[in-house]
Amino acid sequence: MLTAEKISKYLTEPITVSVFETLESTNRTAREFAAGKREHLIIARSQSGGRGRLGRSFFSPNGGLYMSLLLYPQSDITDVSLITSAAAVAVSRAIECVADVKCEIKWVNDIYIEGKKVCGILTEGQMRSDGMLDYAILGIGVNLLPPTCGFPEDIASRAGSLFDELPTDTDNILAATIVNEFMLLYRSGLDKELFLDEYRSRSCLIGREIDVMRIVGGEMKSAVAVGIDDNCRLVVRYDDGTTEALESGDVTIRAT
Ligand code: BT5
Repeated sequence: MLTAEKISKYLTEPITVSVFETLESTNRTAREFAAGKREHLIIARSQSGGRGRLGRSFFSPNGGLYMSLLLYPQSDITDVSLITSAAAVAVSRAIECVADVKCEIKWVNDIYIEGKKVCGILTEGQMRSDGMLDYAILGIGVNLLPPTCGFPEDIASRAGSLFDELPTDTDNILAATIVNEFMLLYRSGLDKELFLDEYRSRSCLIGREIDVMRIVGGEMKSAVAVGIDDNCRLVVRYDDGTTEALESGDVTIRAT
């Protein structure tokens, strides 16, 4: 079972850890702790209102790991999408430490194993008036075990879990390893040399035909994903030959 004491034991840095039985959203609780000005790891064993991006929800029953890391980035980190990209690599490395699997990253924030989404990342930042980040909340949800009542119908074909049975203490080890791996990158100022090539090589989109959901207007446009640029943007080529580097948004792989 996830406990603050056990997670702390595996952390390489003395970050404050709080574990709750259930929360509406760990990202929301992290925001309430933000005035404390201390890095803090908030974990819930389940969430009643887990949040995804773009107003979507993240299904968060017992049997998952739902965590938010409250951070106070130095002035050279101004971009929350860089935190998400580094975290995607850190989570992939951590999962591969505890499970015999190969993680792929679906730009920008999802971790997939064998074509199923096992983890989603939601980073939220609070800007100061000078454009710097006051704080950032790195939210990570990992499906450890299949939900006892199954995944909801709308995600059942696309969602997966890491284990059928949880090996002893693996939930605590995974939580701490994710933080340890991320902190290695974060303490380096999120130096892209340390994660960008791996982000690219783990991408499950490159070369694939995709549908791009336009945030403005909400329409879908078909394209080919051609690469990830040096700013972690997804470079796509539309059917009319034009290219675009996407900062954020959502893409789906087109069924072949
Ligand atoms: C995400 O958004 O995947 C970000 C999820 C972040 C969740 C963590 S949990 C701790 C922290 N506290 C929070 O409240 N949130 C963070 P997005 O890329 O928008 O994907 C959301 C979509 O993924 C949904 O619309 C579903 O289609 C699908 N989905 C929802 N729950 C899922 C699950 N448990 N496993 C796999 N897919 C899921």
